[in-house]
Amino acid sequence: SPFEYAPAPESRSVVDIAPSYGLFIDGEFTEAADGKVFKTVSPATEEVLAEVAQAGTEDVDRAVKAARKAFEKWSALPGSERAKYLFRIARIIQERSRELAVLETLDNGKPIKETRDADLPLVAAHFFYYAGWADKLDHAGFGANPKPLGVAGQVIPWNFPLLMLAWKIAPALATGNTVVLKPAETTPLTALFFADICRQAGLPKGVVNILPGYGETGAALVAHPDVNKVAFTGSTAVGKAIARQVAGTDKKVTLELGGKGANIVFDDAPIDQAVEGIVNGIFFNQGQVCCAGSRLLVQESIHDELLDSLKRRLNTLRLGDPLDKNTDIGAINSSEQLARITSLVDQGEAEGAERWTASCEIPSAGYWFAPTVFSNVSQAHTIARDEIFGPVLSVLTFRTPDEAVAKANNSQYGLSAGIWTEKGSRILSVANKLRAGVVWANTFNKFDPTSPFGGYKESGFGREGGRHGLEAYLDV
Ligand code: TXE
Repeated sequence: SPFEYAPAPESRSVVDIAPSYGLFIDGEFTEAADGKVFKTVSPATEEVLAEVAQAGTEDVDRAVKAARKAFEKWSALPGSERAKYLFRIARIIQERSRELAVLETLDNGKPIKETRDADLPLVAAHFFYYAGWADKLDHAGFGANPKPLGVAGQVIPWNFPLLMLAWKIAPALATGNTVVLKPAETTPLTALFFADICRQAGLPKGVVNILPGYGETGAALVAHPDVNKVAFTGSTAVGKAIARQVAGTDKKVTLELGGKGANIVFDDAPIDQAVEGIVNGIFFNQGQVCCAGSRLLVQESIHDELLDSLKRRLNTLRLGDPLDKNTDIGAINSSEQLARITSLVDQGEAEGAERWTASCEIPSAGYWFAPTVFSNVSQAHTIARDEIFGPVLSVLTFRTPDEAVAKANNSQYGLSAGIWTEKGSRILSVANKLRAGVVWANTFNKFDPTSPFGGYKESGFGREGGRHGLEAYLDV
């Protein structure tokens, strides 16, 4: 809350950033075979944070070979032994969470309040949770002695760099698989810090390999013949390309793709509580969230009142230095993402929706976008259909619960939805009709390692998290 007492801003001196970083293969940091490097910048200042080795095809091959070799021993360990490593990693993450939070905020641009209070606790929670499963796989309901798949090739995005890494790596290791992971090109630093944590935890060499790079590195990893399982989180377009790439091979695949979540507010909902949920739903992490509540469906009778309250609230949000503990809205992750958001917002205006922007000062350097609300949006508008992945809310109205359900389901996506009402019976009847992988009631963006997460329709397939997340890494 902006009213909380906040001491001085976090300082980047909390964490040591080296001028250059290598790939992490077979327990060692190494240069790329062809010597290629790329730069990662702070989205809030455009300052170069570090130079990072860029993995090519040869490095992918080296890393997959290391993971294959490590698989023999790792998969043969008793689950209770694998659990010890995962518990150790979880505890080191907790001990080093301040460094990790500052590094994540610097590389990603998200407010320190979020990395500190949401990302990092969840990252540790995922390792603790899957550590607990490692010696109980026989009791997971998959039959006796389910088998790991082998080498997992994992490609993750930039919006929750460390949390997406945890979603991918923790269940893979718990089930006895080994990993080659490619972080996103704009946010490689916390994944490399994590590699160092693996060493600190004494994790056997080759069990986790980290290969920074662009899309080509990811494509080479997906294509590698000795990768048994592909796990991807990112854009729907790349997800479809990966599905085509692995079709006809023996690789298993899970995809976690885009969304256009409907946040449905009924006229009996407490307005103040709903406003907080709407703000959290679309302005958390600058709206760069696959399950964001980017479509507000509001019952017609409370439309004006709700919108007035929402705009008043948005004018109190503080945009700026992500390391300042008071900051609510940080930087957009990259100039490319900022350009995508800007172009969709321009299109929204051109198609006739009514644009409102929160009053806040935009810093002169860095990538920023002020909280934006579109009203008079129709279902045909591009901003009601396409994922914007930015701090932009599209407001539509409905009269009856059935109309709300029909509009919420009128999407190529089906990842998330929210319902705001005091009526428990309505929550159940509406939630059961929504074609979405997760439905929140009187809250939004709540995550828990015990819950499966994933999408209907073009939001992807397979589930991560919970017991279901184990199944994606096992032959049962
Ligand atoms: O995604 P990409 P981008 C959506 C969101 C955003 C849009 C574009 O709408 O505006 O996607 O973002 C790697 N083979 N989401 O361009 O390209 C890439 O290097 C293998 C939703 O950043 O999909 C990065 O590591 N890998 C989303 C990762 O894929 C490839 C999160 C994601 O990048 C590849 C991010 C290829 N051919 C964006 N091409 C969510 N579901 O949360 C790229 N990559």
